[in-house]
Order: sequence, then structure tokens, then C-alpha cells
Amino acid sequence: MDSIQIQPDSKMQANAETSPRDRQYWFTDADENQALALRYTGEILYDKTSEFQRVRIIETYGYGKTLTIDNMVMCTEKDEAHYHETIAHPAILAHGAVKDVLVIGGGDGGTVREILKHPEIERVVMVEIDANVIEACKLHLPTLSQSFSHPKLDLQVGDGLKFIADAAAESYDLIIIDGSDPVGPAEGLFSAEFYRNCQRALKPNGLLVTQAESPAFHQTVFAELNACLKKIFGADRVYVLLFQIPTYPSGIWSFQLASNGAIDPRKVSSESVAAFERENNLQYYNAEIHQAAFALPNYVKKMLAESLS
Ligand code: SPD
Repeated sequence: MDSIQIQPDSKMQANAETSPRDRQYWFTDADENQALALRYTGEILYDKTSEFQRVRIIETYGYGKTLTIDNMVMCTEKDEAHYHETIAHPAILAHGAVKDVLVIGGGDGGTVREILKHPEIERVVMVEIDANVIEACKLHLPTLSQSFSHPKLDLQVGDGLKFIADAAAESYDLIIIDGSDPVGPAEGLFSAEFYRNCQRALKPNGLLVTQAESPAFHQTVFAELNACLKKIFGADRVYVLLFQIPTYPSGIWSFQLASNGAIDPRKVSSESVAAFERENNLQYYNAEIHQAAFALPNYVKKMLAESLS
């Protein structure tokens, strides 16, 4: 699989014909055929453009402060837990003995916040390419960035593609790819070379979880990524997790999980998930969600089967 391109066409919109008090400001995250729109106050709390991308934080009415990158919604205060709990806990609980974790991307901090809820984890290395994302979230999204000073976290600003190409073989129990959509600096995070390097850096029983877009919004990216992972890890060692997230286009999003050994992530003790959920007061993930996340609608199964043929 070569890297995949999608063409977002999003914009900030304000209706100039109304009085300032009634003016409607909408942030839209769109492709050429559909969009997700969030109404915001008009105030932009953070706005910086780096060599990689434009990072903004806006204050939305329905979902609180919202991080956007290049006109795409990355996370909102209200529903970020759906994403960050699901990217972290199913894999960690299914593995059962995760000690060394690598996160590529994840500059808002939500993923490392969730990972560090597991006391048995000894070391988390996080490699984010854009220091502005970290700065924006430290300044305006403390509920996400609260773990950046955790003693187990080694937070690095750098290129995740280079980091994984240089990583020692068999060094991580879990690798999480918490990237943005496959345009700009995240494009390489959807390439076969990148995932081959990840597999090399995983321990024999290690797991990989990657942000995999939406089966209802980015069908091609979703299906090609699945086929790519199956070629590298084996067709019976790649799993799709679906979850709901109201502020991403289509409201349904996915992670794909690849197992480098015999671990089947669907098999987890419901008691251990329930105990973890109780101790950590989670907002989204629970034992029923763990099982349900792996259940795929027929249209998704068909899409995945066709992408292999
Ligand atoms: N279109 C949204 C894609 C989301 C990618 N990552 C979000 C970062 C959350 N840590």
C-alpha cells in the first residue's frame, strides 16, 4: 500500500449579515460530499501555523474547547474520552502484561493520560512531530495534557517515522499510533513501510493500535489500511474496533489492532475490565463496549473482504 491521500475541504464560516451578538460561527470538517459542523463562539483561543500544519483551539457551544488541525476536528473536551479510552484500554487489558509503550502522535495528551492509568506500565515514550500541538493543549486543554509531567513519560518532539525506523527490534509491548488524518505530516503513518518498522519494534507478543479513520467517511483509507496490516501481521491477526464519536464526521470511527503473536484482543476477562472501569471512573469504555467494539456491521465486513481481493 502506498500512502493514502484524502482531500478535506473545511472552512471557518461566519454569517456576516447578522448582528455580532447573533452571528453564527461554524467550524466545518468536511470532504466534498459531507461535513460535520460545530458552532463556536467566534473566539479562537490558539492559532499557530508551523512548518507542518495549522493548529487552533476554539470554544464550541456543544462540546467545549476543541483542538483542530488543518480544519479537521482532533478532539473536544466533551467526547475526547470515547477516543482516548478506546485507543488505550482494550489493548492494554487484553495483553495483560504491558510494560513498555510507544505512542506516535498523541500531542494533545489524552492517550498517555489513559495509558498511565495502568500502574503496571513502566515506561511510555511519546513522539509528537509538532511542538505547537503540545503547547496549545498545555495552555488550553489541561484535562487532556495533565500527564505530560508524569515521571514514567518520556515526551519527545520529533518525527515518528524516523523514530520507528531507528527503533531497536523487539522493544515495545504496545505501539499506539495516535495520528491525525492522512494528509500533511500524518500521511506517512498510513504507509506499509511505517507498519513494517512498527512490527519490527514490537516484542513477539506485542500489540499495535492505530487510528484508522471512519468506515463511513474515509472508506478507502479504512479498507486499504486493513489490507496493509493483514499483509504485514497476517490476515487472522488484525482486528477492527468501532466506536461512537459525535464530533468526527459521520459519528462512527475506528481503530485497527494488529497482534504480533497469539494474543486475541477480543478475549479479555470481563471482571478485570469491570474492575478497571470502576477504579478509574471511565466515561465510555466498559466490559460490554469491549466486546461490542469488535462487532462489525455487514457493510464494513464486505468493504474489508473486497479490499483483500
Ligand atoms: N478526523 C479525526 C481524526 C482523529 C485523529 N486523532 C485525534 C487525536 C486525538 N488524540
